[in-house]
Amino acid sequence: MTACRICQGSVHQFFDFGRQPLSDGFLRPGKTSGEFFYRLAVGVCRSCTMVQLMEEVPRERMFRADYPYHSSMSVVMREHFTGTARHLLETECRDGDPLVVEIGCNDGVMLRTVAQAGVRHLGVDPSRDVAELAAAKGVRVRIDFFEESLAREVAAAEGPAQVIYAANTMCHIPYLDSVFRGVDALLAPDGVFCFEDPYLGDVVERTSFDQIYDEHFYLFSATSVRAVAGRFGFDLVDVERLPVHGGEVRYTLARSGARRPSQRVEALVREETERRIAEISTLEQFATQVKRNVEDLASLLRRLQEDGARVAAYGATAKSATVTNYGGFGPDLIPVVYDSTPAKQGLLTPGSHIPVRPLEEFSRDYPDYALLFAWNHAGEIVEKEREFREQGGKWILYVPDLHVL
Ligand code: DWN
Ligand code: SAH
Ligand code: ZN
Repeated sequence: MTACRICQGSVHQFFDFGRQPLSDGFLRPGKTSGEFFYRLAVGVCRSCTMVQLMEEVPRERMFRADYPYHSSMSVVMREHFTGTARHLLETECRDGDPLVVEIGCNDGVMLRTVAQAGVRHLGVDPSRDVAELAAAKGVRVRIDFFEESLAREVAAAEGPAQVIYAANTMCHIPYLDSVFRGVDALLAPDGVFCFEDPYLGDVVERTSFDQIYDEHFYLFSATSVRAVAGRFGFDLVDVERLPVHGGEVRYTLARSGARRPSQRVEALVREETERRIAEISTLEQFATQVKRNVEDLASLLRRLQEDGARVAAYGATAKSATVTNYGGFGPDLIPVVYDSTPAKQGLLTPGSHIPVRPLEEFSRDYPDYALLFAWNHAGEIVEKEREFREQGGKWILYVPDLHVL
């Protein structure tokens, strides 16, 4: 039995995706031997309701110099983070000489706006190549993992932070105890710790099972975040549901008693209880639906192959590693995946070894069907690639269930 990473309670496993590679472990053609695998299984803590992976992948394997995900590839995400930065500047940074610290700043998609406003800031990210892209945008960045020791060092050198922010990063960090102690050491008495991540409520409702992979160690809810915050002397004072990445929640935390929690916190916790999103029966139903979605996708791909249709995938996402490796989909069913990220092009997808090609080649020679691995960017991509459909192409989506557009 596995103990909860947060409270040591017992964790009930509700899905096992089997042997999986690093979701962002793209490989050089001809260099596929010795690939790293681990067991991807997910469970829920019976005590604190935190949904978490049963096995932890060492952080240095995932977040390394050549980590290939660049946050700025999506126009919608760039706009989202520009808006986020402006909002934080307006609401939290009006007085004095505030410091904004971002955990997991990646290529500077959020902090570039803070830098442009001339506000003191520091991005912390262990992945060198993306951190260097941030630095090239004028962002001050430290290439390292955020944890207690680093936070103490930053606090000593720069003084307290008015805002500590993280997007799609807190759920990547199993050792939240160290992060919270670090936030405690670094945050100003009236400061906010604000983070946004995929929301368990949306994952369960939409069967967006591919949000589960090595980097996403936790799947948060207002209930579980409020509980973990409380253990470390913080209150959950606000929640906001966000449409990005298929449904996320932004959690705002403050030191206990420093701010009055908004009504929205209680309302979302109540909704989660009523919807039973972290109950074993609900998660078992989710598991049944996941199997159905993947079986449906497998049948469709096999049928299209028999019919001689040309199939390709769009978006070499980290998420899609879960789909291809659980479904057993390789280059025989999906001969190519197109992606706009230079750092992924020319490589093979992890585990499934599907060649990644530049987007330009997609429009040069449309397939009959494009499997949209970047389904969370469907609005942006379907609009940008409208010519594909005009020429008779069809999109395949597997979230919330299998459908063809
Ligand atoms: O949490 C995480 C999120 C924020 O980013 C990380 N653990 C890793 C990563 O996950 P992902 O790879 O599943 O994220 P995305 O944003 O769904 O990836 C989209 C992929 O599609 C990128 O490789 C870029 C590519 N893309 C494209 O080829 N054309 C994206 C857009 C918008 C496009 O138009
Ligand atoms: N904030 C960006 C990036 C998300 S990808 C966005 O929302 O698009 C997750 C990022 O977290 C990666 O760049 C990774 O290198 C970084 N990361 C992982 N563990 C970290 C840690 N302990 N401290 C700081 N950054 C971390
Ligand atoms: Zn627990």
